[in-house]
Amino acid sequence: MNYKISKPLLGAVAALSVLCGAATAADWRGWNIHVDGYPNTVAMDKFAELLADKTGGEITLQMFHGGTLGSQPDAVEQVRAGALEIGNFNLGPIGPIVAEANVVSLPFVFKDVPHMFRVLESDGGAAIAAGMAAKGLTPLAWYDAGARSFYNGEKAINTPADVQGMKVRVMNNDLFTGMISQLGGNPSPMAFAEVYQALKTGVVDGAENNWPSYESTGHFEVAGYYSLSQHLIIPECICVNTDTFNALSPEMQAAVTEAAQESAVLQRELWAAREAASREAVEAAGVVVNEIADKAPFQEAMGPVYEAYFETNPSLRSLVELIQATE
Ligand code: GTR
Repeated sequence: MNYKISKPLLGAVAALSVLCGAATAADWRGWNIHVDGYPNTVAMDKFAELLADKTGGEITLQMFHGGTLGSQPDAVEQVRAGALEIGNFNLGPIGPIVAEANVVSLPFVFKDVPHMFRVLESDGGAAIAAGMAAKGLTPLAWYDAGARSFYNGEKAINTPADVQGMKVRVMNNDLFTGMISQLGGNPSPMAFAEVYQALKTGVVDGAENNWPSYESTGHFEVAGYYSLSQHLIIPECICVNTDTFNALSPEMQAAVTEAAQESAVLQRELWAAREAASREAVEAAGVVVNEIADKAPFQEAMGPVYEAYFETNPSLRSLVELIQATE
């Protein structure tokens, strides 16, 4: 047989390889739970734009907003498995998979949001990021998600006794079910998308979230008492599938990271504005907001939650101490 390749055929092969070259440019898919106009939605769209710019079109990202690709725990698994490349995740539902990342879900572990960011930018943040990357979720940048407070349709919460017997929706994580149990309530882990109906129909009495999510979901319409417990301050990430990221050249990795970090700068600006606007909007709609004069009883009730965490993760005591020692 004659293996000599004809000129036209060579030309065709060359053309094909150009086409294949184009096809190797990656088309990523990204998950986000929030609605249009939400700071994270706007910032993830910006990330997609920056990604295409900074990689010279080598990587493009199609964002799927509003949780259309599934619940957050499912999407976390999809990114870990590489079925999706990118997600904007709250670290709450990541905690059960990554022990290091679960420290941020310990109630009252951060003094305030700036403290949280200082920790994330320190060795503590590096340990959290390394733990996540090892489980398939490489964080590229951190988003702000403010502080979460309790809300319900019955009464203002001022003391743990007010939570007694209350059915409270939480995100999927044993730390959060433990937190509600320690306050004497009945925790109900549930997907974000189901909370509105659950509040409306009385499947749960209350839930907990930050101002923007309380407002954007319409939860304030069916749970009009918002009590400023600020018990959880949990960061969010732009997370990429670790293998996908590691397969990139160093230049591409730098471009992807830079795009994510720039989007985080925008997200944090938008977040600050939206927190204020959401609070104003729900107050105008008649929501009763109360400060909690003494949060110490809530904090003290969390002792067993911390102990259970240390029992399962003895080696992470030092990470918690590092957080507490961070000014
Ligand atoms: C929001 C957060 C979402 C999701 C949600 C929830 O504040 O941005 O990622 O975690 O809370 O309560 O499920």
